[in-house]
Amino acid sequence: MAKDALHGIIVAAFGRHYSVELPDGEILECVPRGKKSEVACGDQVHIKRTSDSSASLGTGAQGVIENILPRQSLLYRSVAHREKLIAANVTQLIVVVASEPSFNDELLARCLLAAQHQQLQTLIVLNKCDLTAQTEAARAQLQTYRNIGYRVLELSAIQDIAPLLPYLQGQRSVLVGQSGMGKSTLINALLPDAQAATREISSVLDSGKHTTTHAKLYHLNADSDLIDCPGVQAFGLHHLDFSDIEAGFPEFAPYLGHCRFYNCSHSHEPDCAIRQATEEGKIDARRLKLFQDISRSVEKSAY
Ligand SMILES: Nc1nc2c(ncn2[C@@H]2O[C@H](COP(=O)(O)OP(=O)(O)OP(=O)(O)O)[C@@H](O)[C@H]2O)c(=O)[nH]1
Ligand SMILES: [Mg+2]
Ligand SMILES: [Zn+2]
Repeated sequence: MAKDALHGIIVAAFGRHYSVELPDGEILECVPRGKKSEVACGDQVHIKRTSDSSASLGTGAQGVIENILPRQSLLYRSVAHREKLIAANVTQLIVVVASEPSFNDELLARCLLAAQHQQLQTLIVLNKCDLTAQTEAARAQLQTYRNIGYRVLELSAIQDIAPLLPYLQGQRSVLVGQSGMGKSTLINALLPDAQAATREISSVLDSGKHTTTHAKLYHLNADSDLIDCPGVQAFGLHHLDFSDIEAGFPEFAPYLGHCRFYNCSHSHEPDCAIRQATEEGKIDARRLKLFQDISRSVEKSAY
C-alpha cells in the first residue's frame, strides 16, 4: 500500500462512480483509475484522496480507486463475454420472493446456483405473508426447496422483521430477487435510518423500471452488513460449467456417478440415474426440468 493510500470499502456502486467508506465513517466519492471498472459493492479498496469536502462549494470529498484487495467471494451474473458484478465479499445470499407478485422458479434456482458457486450461505425469504390469501401458493412453490434442505423463512416486512435477525448476525448478506418483492422494504424495516426508496408494484410495472437503481451496503451492527440490490429479471450463469450446475442441485448428489454414461447430460440417455430417481419420485420433476433448461442454456454440457 502506497504511503498516502487509504483503505476503504465500497458502500455504493453507481455505474462508474463509487462511494467509499473509510474506517472512521467518512465517505468519499471515487472513480477507478483507468478505463475498466470492475469494482463491486462490498469491495475492499485502496484509494487516494484527490480533494477534501468543501462546505462553501457544497462538494464532498473525492478520490481515486487505486486497487482492489483480494476478494473472499464475488457474486455476479454473466452472459457470453459480459459480466455484471452484484456484490463482493458477501457471506450470505438472501433470495427475496413474495406472496405477490408471483415469483419465477427458474430465477430462484439460478440465484441459488450462483450462491453455491461462491460457497455462500443461502436463505430464501418469503415476504408479504400478511397477504394470507396469496401466501398459500407461494408456500407450496417453496416446499420443494424446504424438502431439499434450503432454509426458507416466512415473514412480513411491514409487520415484523424480528424473525430475520438471527440469520443476519455475523454475516454480510446480499438481498437479491425480482423487482417488487420487498428487498428495500426489508432494509428499511431493519434500519429505520436507511430510507431506501420503495414503490408500489403497479407503478413499477407501469414504468418497467426497478425502484432500487444501484447496489448499496448498510451496516446493521458492528459485524453484520446488508447489501440492497436492484431487482433482477434474469440471472445469466455463463460462468458455471456443467458440474457446477450438478453441484447446485443438492438432491442429485446421491445419484451422481450412477448413470450408465460417465458424461450423461441427464436429458435423454438410457439408464440415467437422475431420471430414474425422478420417475421414482425421489427428485421433483420440476427440478429436473429446471436442471435441464439451465444446463442447456449455458451450452457447456458434458459433450
Ligand atoms: N403487503 C405487503 N407489502 C409489502 C411488504 N414488503 C414490501 N411490500 C410492498 O411491495 C412494494 C415493493 O417493495 P420494494 O421494497 O420497493 O421492492 P424491491 O424488491 O426493493 O424492488 P426493486 O428495488 O425494484 O428491486 C412496495 O409497495 C412495498 O410497500 C410486505 O411485507 N407486505
Ligand atoms: Mg428496492
Ligand atoms: Zn444421467
